[in-house]
Amino acid sequence: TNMSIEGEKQLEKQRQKTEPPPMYKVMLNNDDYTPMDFVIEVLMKFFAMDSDKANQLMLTVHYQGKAVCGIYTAEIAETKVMQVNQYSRKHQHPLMCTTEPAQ
Ligand code: TYC
Repeated sequence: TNMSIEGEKQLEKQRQKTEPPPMYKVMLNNDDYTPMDFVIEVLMKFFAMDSDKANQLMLTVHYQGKAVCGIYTAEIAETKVMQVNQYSRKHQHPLMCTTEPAQ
């Protein structure tokens, strides 16, 4: 109902004054096909990493299976996932980016 929506808005306003928002990890997953150079390019382009940091994180994913690229609020985390997955599909690579709750 309208009243319960207003109630939720009030609660969210109160939360913003007192508590930090929920945070989400943006994860990169390994696969057997995406070229290493493309993964490095993605990390530099969408996560503002320098080439050393991007290389390091790419190798962590390659050897461990996944790694955290960054921790963001819900809206920013969702946007990163969309951008990385769209960009990877556009270049016909299976690279997968996902989110999970940070806590
Ligand atoms: N495993 C890929 C290869 O050997 C490289 C790779 C690294 C792919 C990280 C995805 O998120 C990834 N070409």
